[in-house]
Amino acid sequence: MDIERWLQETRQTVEEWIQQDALSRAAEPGAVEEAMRYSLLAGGKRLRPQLVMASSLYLGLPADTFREAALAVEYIHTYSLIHDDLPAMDNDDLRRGQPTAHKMFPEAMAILSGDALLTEAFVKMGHFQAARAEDVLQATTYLAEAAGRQGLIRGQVMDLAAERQPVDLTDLQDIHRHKTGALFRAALVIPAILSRNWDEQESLLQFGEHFGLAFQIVDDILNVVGDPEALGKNVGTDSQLGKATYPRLVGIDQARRLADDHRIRAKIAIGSGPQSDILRSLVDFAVDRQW
Ligand code: GRG
Repeated sequence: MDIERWLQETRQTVEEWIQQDALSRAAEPGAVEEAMRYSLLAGGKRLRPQLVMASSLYLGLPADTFREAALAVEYIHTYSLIHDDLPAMDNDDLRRGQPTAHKMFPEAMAILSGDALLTEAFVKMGHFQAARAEDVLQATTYLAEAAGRQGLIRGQVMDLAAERQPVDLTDLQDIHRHKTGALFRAALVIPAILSRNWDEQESLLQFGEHFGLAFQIVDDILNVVGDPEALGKNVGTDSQLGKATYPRLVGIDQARRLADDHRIRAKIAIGSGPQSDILRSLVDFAVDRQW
């Protein structure tokens, strides 16, 4: 299986799904949809929708079975990036190789476009037709919990509180399990909920747990040694903000070893059968990536 080709083709598929979305058709100048569309189509790896697709394949279903859920997680992710970049948060001016939303649009419009993307994600889930209503409800609640005060938001609050404070590895892992891991886990588990594959839910959850930690450790490493052009965002920002990161706590080499350890644990969680090929390759991509 040619993973590079799979990644490229599915990235293209996600671009097309976003382009076809009703919100893209209403993108008049000055409308909130213009700012939503700007951030959504600015690029990005599309890893979270790819995880929805890879999870579907793992469960023996076509990759596009849960298109609405794939879009929902990407919309929530994009909203979180817009808000994370705001002056009140990380105050970044470059994202996905482009000026951040609040640099392109009035700050209020950037905030509103993030709010609208978050809510649009739940509109997507509400329009889901290819599963039983009770399963859609459970999947939607799972996604809301991942995005909310017990998930992303909690991680972000912990992350901000940890700036310039003494933090140990347990605290750091807790921050990342919420800030980064919650949405990855949701992307993986939602297909199992919607297809009533209870047996595989725990394996996917465990895979997501280690995938998220591996991904974030590498993200921290790239913020120190990465190429800003390849990454499409500024580097060195974590240290400027006094952020708690793996390189700061354990150094680059040990951070790489920890990422490798989570890569192995993620692979163990899903076994070595052909149905887990893509998931295994995705964790390799998350650890070996340069962007
Ligand atoms: C609600 C005010 C408010 C803020 C939400 C939760 C949150 C802010 C921000 C968290 C966002 C964040 C930076 C999480 C860390 C995860 C991470 C490394 C994101 C980058 O993901 P990639 O590399 O991005 O997949 P692309 O651009 O490729 O999609």
